[in-house]
Amino acid sequence: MASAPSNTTPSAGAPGAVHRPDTARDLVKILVAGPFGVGKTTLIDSVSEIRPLHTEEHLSEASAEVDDLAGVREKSTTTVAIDFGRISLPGDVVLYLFGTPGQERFRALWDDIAYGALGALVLVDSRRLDASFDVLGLVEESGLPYAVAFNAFPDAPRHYGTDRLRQALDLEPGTPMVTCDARDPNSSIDALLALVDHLIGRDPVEAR
Ligand SMILES: Nc1nc2c(ncn2[C@@H]2O[C@H](COP(=O)(O)OP(=O)(O)O)[C@@H](O)[C@H]2O)c(=O)[nH]1
Ligand SMILES: [Mg+2]
Repeated sequence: MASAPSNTTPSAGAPGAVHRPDTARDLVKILVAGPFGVGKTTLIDSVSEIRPLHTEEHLSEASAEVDDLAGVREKSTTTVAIDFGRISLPGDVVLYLFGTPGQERFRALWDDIAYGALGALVLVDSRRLDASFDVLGLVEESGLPYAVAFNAFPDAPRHYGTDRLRQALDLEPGTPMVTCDARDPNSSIDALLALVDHLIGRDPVEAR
């Protein structure tokens, strides 16, 4: 888990929890979205300065029929609701991270969880690009600006260039693409910063 920034006070509450910095000016809701097994929980765990909240349940046989297990090893739980974490960034920006499944069947949950979000970091596993089509569709439909983070799985194909990935996912030329190891806090923070830079760089009329 990321260490607490120095201008925060350790909380007497849950282990690892810290108070939000008094100087925090911008509180921003961000979705961390992606298909099952792509690393949403891992990313939020790696960066959150508060103890992350998770709603997970064991992958049931019924769920296994619809949750694509191809290419996902050693995964016995699936997120059915949300992960929640918080990270303070330089510049007194505090991100509230909501990890959310991107499957089409969670559309109703998606609409509620996306409410008030300023942007989304969409995690993509380049071993199974098609697993991300649903979530990309939902993000685009909701009009949320987003960045795409390709999680660095060891057996990910190396032959895809950026252009080919952009084309395969049908991304706009301006949509940021980064690679990320969700287990590494610095790498995860870099991915979130790519999204924040994208949000800051947008025309305020476009920003939601
Ligand atoms: N090598 C590698 N493994 C990862 C990465 N992100 C997640 N994992 C592993 O992938 C598995 C699924 O991650 P999880 O966070 O539970 O996926 P979620 O369903 O999207 O929340 C876990 O065993 C993680 O340790 C990554 O960037 N690199
Ligand atoms: Mg999860």
